[in-house]
Amino acid sequence: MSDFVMDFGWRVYHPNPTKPAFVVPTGAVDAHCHVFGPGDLFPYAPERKYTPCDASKEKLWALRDHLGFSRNVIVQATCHGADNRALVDALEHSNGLARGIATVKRDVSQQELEGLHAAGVRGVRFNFVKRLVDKLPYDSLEEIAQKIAALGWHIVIYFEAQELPELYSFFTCLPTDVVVDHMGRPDVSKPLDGEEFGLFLELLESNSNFWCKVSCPERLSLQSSYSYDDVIPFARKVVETFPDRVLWGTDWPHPNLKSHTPDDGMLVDYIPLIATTTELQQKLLVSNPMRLYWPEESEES
Ligand code: 0GY
Repeated sequence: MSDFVMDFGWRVYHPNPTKPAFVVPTGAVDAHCHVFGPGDLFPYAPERKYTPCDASKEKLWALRDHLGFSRNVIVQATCHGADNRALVDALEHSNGLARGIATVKRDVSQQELEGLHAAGVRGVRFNFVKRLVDKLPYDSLEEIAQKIAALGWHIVIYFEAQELPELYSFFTCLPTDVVVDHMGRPDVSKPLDGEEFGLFLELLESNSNFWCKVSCPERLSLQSSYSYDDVIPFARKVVETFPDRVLWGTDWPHPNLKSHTPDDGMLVDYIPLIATTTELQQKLLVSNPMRLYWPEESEES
């Protein structure tokens, strides 16, 4: 039994997601998901802002198979801080079918980075969402960026749309490929062609090293239904404008989502609504993530 008690109001992931009607292309990658704990083996970080439910690697593999996916990119979540042991354990038990995005501190050694690389880590995450982390000084992040650039890794950034004007110049100076989580969390009640989303599109347009995860309609939607209709135009715009730099992920087990429990099968059925041709689906789910995370196996590199 773990000593860690999940936060009040936290929802456990869907116990029995539907089988999606949409059949994903062969070799599809779920490019944004997490493993949590189990807390008795891999304790949650003392500085965490929430305590999740345990979400094991075995459950993640089972979901992958149920949804018809082949591979995962596991992203270190803030509840584990910069302790990447649960992530590394999952990668080492994935038979090479998972890659990882870690969180590291500025004093991380070259030896530690090489160990993470050997396990399958290919990037670090910088999180700017205020409810999730205490602010880190830019010079600390810049130091990490320089260290990981040498390994050919990239940086995943997570921020909310209203913060983009302040963060913009820091982001565009980053020396690696940069992957934006969840479309930079747009306020989808604002117009698609308005100033806020316009700045995000400009970030992608002017910086060819920037990629975008068109994930998390369940987080961004302001509707009470499971259809997430209000997010579709935003994701579709990004997929159609930048077809070679988009990724998709389930975000299982959906941390901090209190409004409802997403059905991962229904999330997969959302994909053809935002990537409407087989060519766009192939890029989103296979060619793009393979180029970024498994370049040695990618047909395009
Ligand atoms: C996500 C989103 C969230 C949490 C984290 O690292 C995290 O704790 O990313 C969130 O609360 O919006 O991508 O899982």
